Amino acid sequence: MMTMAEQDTALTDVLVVGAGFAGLYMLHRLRGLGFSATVLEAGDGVGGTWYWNRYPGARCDSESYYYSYSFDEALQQEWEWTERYPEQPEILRYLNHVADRFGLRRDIRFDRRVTDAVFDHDADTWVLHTDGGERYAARFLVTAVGCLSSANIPRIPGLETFGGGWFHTGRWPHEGVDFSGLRVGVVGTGSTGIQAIPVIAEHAGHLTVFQRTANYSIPARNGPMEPGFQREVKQNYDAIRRKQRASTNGHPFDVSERPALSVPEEERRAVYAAAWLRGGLRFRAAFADLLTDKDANDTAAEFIRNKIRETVLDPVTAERLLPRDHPFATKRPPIDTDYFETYNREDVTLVDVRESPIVEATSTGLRTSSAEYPLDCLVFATGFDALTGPLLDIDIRGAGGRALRDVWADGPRTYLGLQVAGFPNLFTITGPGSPSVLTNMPTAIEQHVDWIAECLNHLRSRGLTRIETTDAAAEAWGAHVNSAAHRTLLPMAESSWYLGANVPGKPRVFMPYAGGLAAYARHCDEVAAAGYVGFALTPAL
Ligand code: NA7
Repeated sequence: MMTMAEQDTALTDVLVVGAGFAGLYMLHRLRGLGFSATVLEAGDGVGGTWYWNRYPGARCDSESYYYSYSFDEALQQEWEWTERYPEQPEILRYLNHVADRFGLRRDIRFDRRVTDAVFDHDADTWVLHTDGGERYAARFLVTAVGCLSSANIPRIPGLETFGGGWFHTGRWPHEGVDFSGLRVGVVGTGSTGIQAIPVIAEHAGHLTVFQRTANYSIPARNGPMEPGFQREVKQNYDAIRRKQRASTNGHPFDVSERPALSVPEEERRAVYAAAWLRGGLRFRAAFADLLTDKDANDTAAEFIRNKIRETVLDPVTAERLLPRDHPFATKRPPIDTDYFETYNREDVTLVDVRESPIVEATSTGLRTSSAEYPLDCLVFATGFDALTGPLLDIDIRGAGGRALRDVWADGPRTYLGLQVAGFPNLFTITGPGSPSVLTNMPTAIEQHVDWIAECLNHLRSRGLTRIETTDAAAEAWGAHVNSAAHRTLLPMAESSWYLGANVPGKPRVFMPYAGGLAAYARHCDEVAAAGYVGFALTPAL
């Protein structure tokens, strides 16, 4: 019998990096097919995104009953969600339940941050090292590192001299932060800032929000999961899941078939008013063309701006909060609970850092080009080096020792978001070039995991030990991803992280696939059915 250390250095079929939604399901699927697999996870528990993002107000923006796995009927029948939008602790409980229910922990090594992964061309294996100096090897490597897991921390001169504590929302201390009586600064008004700001305002002595880009936000209308609704969902899960898979973005709701400008203004406003009252991301579905026609989008944008004007009492603050530089929903649209209302509090101040940029941090606070703000504590809700960041944080080297960092110097290039030419036997779950962040993530993840599992099964059954996409396939897919984006308004949001614009120096490439989840899945299935066209498959050397 092998010891654990010997086992870890022996050749495993598959190494999976990350134990969030993607890594857990990948492990489960691989086991079901009889592959040996080990998951390496940087945290000391499962959960991925939901392990790290413990900031105040952290909550999912998809609804609980469908932001969940569909692969196991008993699991979806037994789990009881308590709220319309699950809070971070509830999702973390769910993922821990999944890990226990399917006995996944025994193949997960926690507290292992993978530092490098090198393909051994002669042996057709990947060799990985962790920050603790351990070595792991496997024939195949699957990254399940998440799309939004590499923190984007602004390089503010003097931050090291700041006397108070500072935190990034995606690396939140597990013991929490006590803001009572403190002068708190929050930088960033994306989904995270918009969730955190109202909750921090409740506790802080004074809150100063540093906003670079005003954002659209729709009320979430969160509430308890009604038992009747829960029952109805469970009785109809098959249909709900089918609808998710057949949709553009993995949500089980209908998108209106009517163009916004095809209805009279009064009726259009009534449609928006009803969607506003219902709340949530479904607001985007009010009309068919909100993401493809700028004039249509303008009507939604103006409706939201009017709501902000109605809600925020101080007209100067309201004016600052009006999003104008990008069409509605071309950046991931936040949903909120009392976000705009929070600016009516006496103890909350909004600072426009586009008008007066942050110049430096001092020992006592932040200084912008026009004023100094004394602070006891600073919260960076400044987002992530999205999609490519989590992959490039690992020194990944493919055939001939070529670094992924160099290959992607001008932006990511993949085939189906699943593979990179020159990096055999490496699969990237929800990688750039796949629908990923434009969809409800568990749905996108399950599609990827199932495809990868079937692919590995196919290789094994034919005695093939290597799969590698070609330059030509990646080139063609990149062009397709680009044209799909340009059929929408999405590239118009110039400061969007979809484009990498939030990270200084990052190449501007529209990264997710905007052609829709259902169309994408169909394409992946056709690729497989045609014998993995676009991939070179080779037997053992
Ligand atoms: P986002 O959506 O990237 O938002 C980050 C926010 O931080 C956004 O308002 C940024 O302004 C702002 N930001 C970033 N860097 C700076 C600097 N240097 N100075 C001032 N302000 C800055 O990240 P989130 O965490 O909110 O959301 C990520 C996703 O998680 C979300 O879409 C959901 O899918 C879940 P900018 O707009 O770039 O001008």
